[in-house]
Amino acid sequence: MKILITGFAPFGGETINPSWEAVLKLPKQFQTSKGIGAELVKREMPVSYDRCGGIIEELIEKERPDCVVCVGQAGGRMGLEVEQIAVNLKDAASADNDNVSYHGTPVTPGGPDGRFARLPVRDMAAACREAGIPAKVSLSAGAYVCNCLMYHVLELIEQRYPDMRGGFIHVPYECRQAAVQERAKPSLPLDTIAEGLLACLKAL
Ligand code: PCA
Repeated sequence: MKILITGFAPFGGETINPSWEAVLKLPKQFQTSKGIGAELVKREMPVSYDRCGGIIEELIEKERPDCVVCVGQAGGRMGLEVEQIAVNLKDAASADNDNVSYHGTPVTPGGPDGRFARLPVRDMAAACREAGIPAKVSLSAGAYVCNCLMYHVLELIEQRYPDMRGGFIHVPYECRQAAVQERAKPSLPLDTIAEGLLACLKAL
């Protein structure tokens, strides 16, 4: 099974993004819990509403993965969160790394309001918890670039790659990001985030 896994570049004044740092720590090959050999293709995504869709489309076309798992940082969350749904909405106070902002704009004009993950989200979150790492299924990926990328992936699955699976995992701050903030924020060590991601992937 070939899995395309992406993390994001740093954004919002941060110098690292734990999503990409944790993806880098994952083994290139492993066995799933069902004993299927899995191979990872890792790519870093820009924090760009306008570019993320085209880039993931090209990557999928080139790599033809069986599964696409995109990973992003969600500062303030307590553990790993496997996203259940992407919404057709771009709406955030912050601009992206291209200095583009959206308020109340659809990802795809005329597209469905929401698209469900094509991943065993409940099993993935449970596998992460069984590995001793906090995780849950989340019912909102927000309306910033992560949600936008997830929506694009699910649209590609629906329109062009019906046999492919795909979805999104949000990860919390890595401890060093939380440690420089005066008000305490939840965080996990990077190795733990990577272990949690691997546990999620093994449940595929
Ligand atoms: N998190 C942001 C975008 C990039 C990232 O890692 C989000 O949750 O939308």
